[in-house]
Amino acid sequence: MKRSYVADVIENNLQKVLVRGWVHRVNCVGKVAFVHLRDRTGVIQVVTDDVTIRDLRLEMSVEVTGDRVVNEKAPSGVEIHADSVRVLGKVYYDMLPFEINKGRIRASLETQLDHRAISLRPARMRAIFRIQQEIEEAFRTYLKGLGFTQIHTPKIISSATEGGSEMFTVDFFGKRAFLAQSPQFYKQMMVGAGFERVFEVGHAYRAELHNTWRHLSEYVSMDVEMGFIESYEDLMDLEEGYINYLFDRLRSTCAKELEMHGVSLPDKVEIPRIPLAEAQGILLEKFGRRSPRGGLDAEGEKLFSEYMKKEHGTDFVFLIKYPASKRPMYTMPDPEDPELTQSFDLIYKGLEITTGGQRIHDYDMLKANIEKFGLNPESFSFYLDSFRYGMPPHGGFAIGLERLTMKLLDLENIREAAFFPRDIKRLEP
Ligand code: AMO
Repeated sequence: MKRSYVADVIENNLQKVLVRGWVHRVNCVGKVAFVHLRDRTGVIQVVTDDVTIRDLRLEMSVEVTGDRVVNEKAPSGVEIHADSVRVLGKVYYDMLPFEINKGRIRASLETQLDHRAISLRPARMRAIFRIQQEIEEAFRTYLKGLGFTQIHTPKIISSATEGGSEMFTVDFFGKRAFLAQSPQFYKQMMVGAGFERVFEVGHAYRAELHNTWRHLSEYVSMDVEMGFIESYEDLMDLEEGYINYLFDRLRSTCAKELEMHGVSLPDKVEIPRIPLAEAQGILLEKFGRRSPRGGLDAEGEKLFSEYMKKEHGTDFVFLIKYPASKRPMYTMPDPEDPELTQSFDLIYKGLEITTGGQRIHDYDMLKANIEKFGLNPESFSFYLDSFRYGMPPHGGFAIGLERLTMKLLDLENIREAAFFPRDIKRLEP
């Protein structure tokens, strides 16, 4: 007999069925046992008077065959009257590390992460990754529709891209190498290589020394780079288009998952573009909060988002024109004020989820800027050399996949949006 999935059994008028899944709950009332069986599509009640059922334990995997019966009193309105229940996978535990059939797991996040193989079993937990998959899929579909080509770039590299010291070193056959912080150089090179428009979804590595709710040592970066732009406004238009495409798509493909997390998405997103200096001014004037030079701190991002929500009804804001001293050496200066750059961050519900901007595309200018940053152009020769052959004006951005997932679902910690998070304290599972 062919396997049916729980959702099909609930929705379709089948008669004899065979289902497989995990024992979600067991209730014995007199001689009758009610077993809730869970598979990847849902939970269904199984009714049996088989006495051996009393030996069933939570989270065993089982196969059930029986008759589909409509019963208003059953949790899903349908139940299975079993002919046979067969154990497929035994359990080996004295006590489960936490209860997983109560909707929410009550254990700490650390304990849940220690037991990732079962902490993701509740449907609500798996919904996070169903939505994350859709975020990624929407990114690909949206960009491919606009003529972008997907690329894959090396994660073992020879030099820093984003500056700073947040690099993991790797012993590469006796030579010192690094794990890529970003595909930055390579995505720019692929614009120049004739693809014009490229994107990548891949891991990025940051040796973050601080353990926060928003930093991972290894995260998924959704990167875009686009040639022949007229200004960095084109990039913000592109990202705004993606967010709208994503929300439309999620509403139709993941309604159930969004509901599990109590999230409703706005119909249309229009994202204000506000110079950083203006945002800093508002924070000082309205909240008496001084910002660090050239940016907002985490609390400032949160306060400013709350202000934008209250005053303009938006969860999103682009902060633009960051000072050149706070952006990497490849960032294009602002023609009106060379102390500033044509760059932006996208803040979503109080957290930066994107950085982007126009890049310097002129060889001489890039070389001079590398020197201005106190760096040696020779260390970047493979990158710099690619600017000798008619590099067009270009720019791009990167979205942190886990950060976007976390904010979209109002999760409290970025680790909830990573299958197997890596941070300063965690290298397992
Ligand atoms: P940036 O360093 O700002 O820019 O990173 C881009 C986006 O990546 C995410 N992100 C992180 N997510 C989780 N944990 C971390 N430790 C972490 N660090 C960064 C954030 C952030 O907005 N090359 C540029 C992008 C570009 O200009 O195209 C870059 O890497 O969501």
